[in-house]
Amino acid sequence: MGRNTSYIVVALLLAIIGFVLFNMLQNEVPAEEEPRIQVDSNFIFNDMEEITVPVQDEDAPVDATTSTTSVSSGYVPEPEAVETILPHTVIIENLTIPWDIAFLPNNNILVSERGGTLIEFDVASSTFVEIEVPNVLHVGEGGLLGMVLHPDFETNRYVYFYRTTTQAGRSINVVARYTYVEQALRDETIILDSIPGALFHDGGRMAFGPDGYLYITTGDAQNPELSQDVSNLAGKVLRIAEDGGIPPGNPFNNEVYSYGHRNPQGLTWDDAGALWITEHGRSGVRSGLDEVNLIIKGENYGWPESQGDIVVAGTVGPVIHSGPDTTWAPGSATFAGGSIFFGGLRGETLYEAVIRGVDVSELKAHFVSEFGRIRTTALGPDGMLYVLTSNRDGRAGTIYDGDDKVIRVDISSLYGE
Ligand SMILES: [Ca+2]
Repeated sequence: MGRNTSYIVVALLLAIIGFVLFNMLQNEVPAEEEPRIQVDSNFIFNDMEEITVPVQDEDAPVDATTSTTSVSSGYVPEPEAVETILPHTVIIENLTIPWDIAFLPNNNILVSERGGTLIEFDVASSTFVEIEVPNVLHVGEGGLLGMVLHPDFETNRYVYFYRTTTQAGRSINVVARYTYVEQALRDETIILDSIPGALFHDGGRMAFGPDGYLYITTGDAQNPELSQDVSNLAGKVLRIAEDGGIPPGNPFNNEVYSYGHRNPQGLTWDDAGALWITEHGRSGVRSGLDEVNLIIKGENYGWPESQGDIVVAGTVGPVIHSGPDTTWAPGSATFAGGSIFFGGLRGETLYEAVIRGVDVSELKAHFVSEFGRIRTTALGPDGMLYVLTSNRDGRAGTIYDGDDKVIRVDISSLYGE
């Protein structure tokens, strides 16, 4: 073997070793679930590496003596699988990563797909139109995420989107408002920008609160320190006016409403007017400690120092969390009939946290492994719970026939218990 040939062989070996190491490192970059993510290699990410953060010991004691029917604050309820299958109907099929849903006054349904498509679906005739939402960067967990109609949509036709996009070669999230007229998006107004974005932890859920303001969950954009910076929009619950203005009474005179969040993906208000959110806990091989939080204006929810049962002074712990070994990967939150329902992505379950005052008294598990990954839940004007699967996002073990789907679930039998 000549010297030149040897050099080539050594160079090839180094390249192979480098490739293997690179892939091993890639596999150490999980988000909430498995890291099988299609990545656009032309894009520069803010932060490709999963941040190492101080986490509690994986074997931190969890008191297993508490029964599911008596859950105290900050506790780890064991989800109780519900044997009775709720009546349900698949109403939309063959979607691709549906992320949010809204109900139009004409009874049609809007669904946002993460890739950047808005679909208006006529349930009666099973026909639909597709509308492209512009400037969507669909990569990792980013893309076209939350969608919400203005409370006065019938008169002003305002629809809001939370989307990932690029700015100077970096990923950011923005909230854009349009008027939706004759199945077209018009009059784009960016009412909020500069929400840090990343491959993972982009937040993205939006809802109008009982006070008429728009609430928005944002992720830490894989930079936990940002969650503790009240001047930064990452890792927060935000509250803004319908036009993006700062409501009087916001605690830091900016958009921030509460802080110290990792990747909250659901928000809802109970019948007492209290705001609850669901939030993803730590990821990777020690994935777990997903949270249900009761939100108080101006409070610090502790990420990254407070996790699970570890609640650092000055921070607010979760009402319940999933424990160190269980991952729900909650994708939404919907209050209905005295419970907060939320989809579980990794958990592949429709969870139901039964609310008693400021506590969760029980955690029920519906449709366990029945539909695969469940991201979004929403209450329709008909009182039905609409459930969106997410099996085509590259992370599912199984893609079922007709995925992804919108499933209409009759939860009326759960009321009045
Ligand atoms: Ca927390």
